[in-house]
Amino acid sequence: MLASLLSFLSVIARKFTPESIMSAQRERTFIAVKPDGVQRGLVGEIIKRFEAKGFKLAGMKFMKASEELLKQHYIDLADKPFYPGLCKYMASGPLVAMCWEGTGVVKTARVMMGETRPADSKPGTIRGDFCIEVGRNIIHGSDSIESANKEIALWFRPEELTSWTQANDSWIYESNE
Ligand code: DAT
Ligand code: MG
Repeated sequence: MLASLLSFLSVIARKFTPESIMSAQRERTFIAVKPDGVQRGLVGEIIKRFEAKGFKLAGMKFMKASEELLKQHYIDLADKPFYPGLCKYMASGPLVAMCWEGTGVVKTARVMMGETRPADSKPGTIRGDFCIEVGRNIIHGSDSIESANKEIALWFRPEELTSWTQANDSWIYESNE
């Protein structure tokens, strides 16, 4: 009886840590600075825009991705003529894989990135400001919540993602729900 009461209490205690009370996890997306963005020294510029917007970094790694990982990442494009070249370019040098968190982050990140084709991207967007060709468009961002969840699971192990409370959270969000 006492044992079951204690185990019940420990489950409740784990569920309501200060972390979960102060900030329930918001939507997450997968963002990558592609190898051309890294080579061109645009990592800081891209991170700066997401930070300044108010989004919260949940995970980040600087890595050279294998072609196997990239083939899986772009599996929906496997029948496109540019697929082999795309995977090769993405594996050609280090990239920065990131997970960003915030209300509406999947859609907003796509707006911040601009269109797939830099020529169609407005000034003020990342692709609009920093690149010219579709095959060298410097940044990746998940296109839906469903693909964000798939991509985050593909690129990060659970322990590589961190839940934390941003000190300025209540100045970015009106409500903390
Ligand atoms: P996005 O990266 O905007 O989500 P996507 O998922 O349609 O675009 O394609 C993935 C990447 O493939 C894209 O960032 C650049 C490359 N790509 C797309 N269309 C292409 C094309 N017509 N020629 C060459 N590369 C292309
Ligand atoms: Mg895409």
